[in-house]
Amino acid sequence: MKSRHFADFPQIPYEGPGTDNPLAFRHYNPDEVIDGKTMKEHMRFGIAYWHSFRGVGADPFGPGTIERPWEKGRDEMSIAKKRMDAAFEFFQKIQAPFWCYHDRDIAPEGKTLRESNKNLDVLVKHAKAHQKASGVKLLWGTASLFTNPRYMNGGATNPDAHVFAYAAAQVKKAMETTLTLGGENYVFWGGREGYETLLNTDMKREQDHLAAFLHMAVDYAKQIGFKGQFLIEPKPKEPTKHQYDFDVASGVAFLRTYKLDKHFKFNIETNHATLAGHTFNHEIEVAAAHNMLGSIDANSGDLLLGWDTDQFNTDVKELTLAMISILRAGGLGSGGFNFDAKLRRPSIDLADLFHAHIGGMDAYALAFKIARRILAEGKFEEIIKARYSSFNVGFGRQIEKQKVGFKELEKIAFKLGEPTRVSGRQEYLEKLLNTYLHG
Ligand code: XUL
Ligand code: CO
Repeated sequence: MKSRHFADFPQIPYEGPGTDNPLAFRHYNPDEVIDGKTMKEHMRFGIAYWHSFRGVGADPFGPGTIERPWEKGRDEMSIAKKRMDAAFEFFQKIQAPFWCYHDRDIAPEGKTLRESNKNLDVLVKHAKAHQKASGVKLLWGTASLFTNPRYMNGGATNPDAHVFAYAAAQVKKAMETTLTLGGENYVFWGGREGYETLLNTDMKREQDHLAAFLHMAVDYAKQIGFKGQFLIEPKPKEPTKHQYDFDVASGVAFLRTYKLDKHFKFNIETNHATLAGHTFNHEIEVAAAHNMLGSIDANSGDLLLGWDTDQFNTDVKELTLAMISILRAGGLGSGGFNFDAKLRRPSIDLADLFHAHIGGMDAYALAFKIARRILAEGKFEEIIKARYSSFNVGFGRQIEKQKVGFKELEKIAFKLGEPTRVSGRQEYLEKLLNTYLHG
């Protein structure tokens, strides 16, 4: 079980902002206590198995570029075990308290569903032993209902009931394995739950099926005693053209329509937000407004490329704005920051895996600290509060209490005449934000 693939690398220490050691944290100090909780507990960083241990740098124009020493051998199952040994060695070296997986990331799909389940059982047992030995925990599990060709028309929204049943069986098993591994959440990302053309699609029927599927998952969680949080991960497109969980707002509408909202929160991914034409913190605010902020898939996109590039995020400004929204919402609860991010195709060294995660963890930790300072000083909050203060008294208060209607307001408008215009002060606020980011 022990592996030494990362023997050339130390466990990444915290050395502070002054260090010039590239293999050290400058801002993420796992043991630092803030408000009675360690940074490790605040950030709840997770490593995405699929990118960091299954990603090979392939793209639609060419095969993988990344070769890992543990991928050698003929027997898929023993490679899967060696790969997992390496993964847990890395989780500990990078000081990540959590990991996340899809069923098919950790165990090869067999010739039959029974064989796939058997393979999964072997690797889940292996993972459980690793979790016990290392203390690394499972942030969330999920099922891949998008890789295998049988899911070319979706899983829960497939027009073929047989595929729906297969998908149900796969999610049933993935929920069981997530329970076995003590997963704190379970994620539904509907990559192929959507459609390409209405010429062959009954959209309403597909959405009804998706809702039925999610109700079955809720029922099954009760049956097996899975108490983790269910999370929907919205994404507008890719691979499907129109995905049913387009963004958080459409997710809220879907969950409410089908009376599922009590059971779900959102796993918000930065690159999915920008693909939907939103900012990362917009999506967080929408989820928070509905008390449905669950977890974060930590990455960023490239606005010039327009597809899901899943890069490690080092944009402290974007992350600070996100952290302000997260902290205002009271944090992520059972969620965390899962690095759903991959190395660039030419980043082929083991060292790149460390630099990517160190850079990411430091950026989120720094943003967390800056956001806390911003909220503690309360300058933005004060301005926002003042901006709405006319709703605290008089007819403004009556509007919020829904005690007045158009007739009463017409009288007021006649009486008061033209409103005085008040500046939104955006440029001042952007300048103010920079003083926190850059002094
Ligand atoms: C794909 C994506 C997934 C989900 C889990 O864009 O983000 O990896 O996070 O299925
Ligand atoms: Co994701």
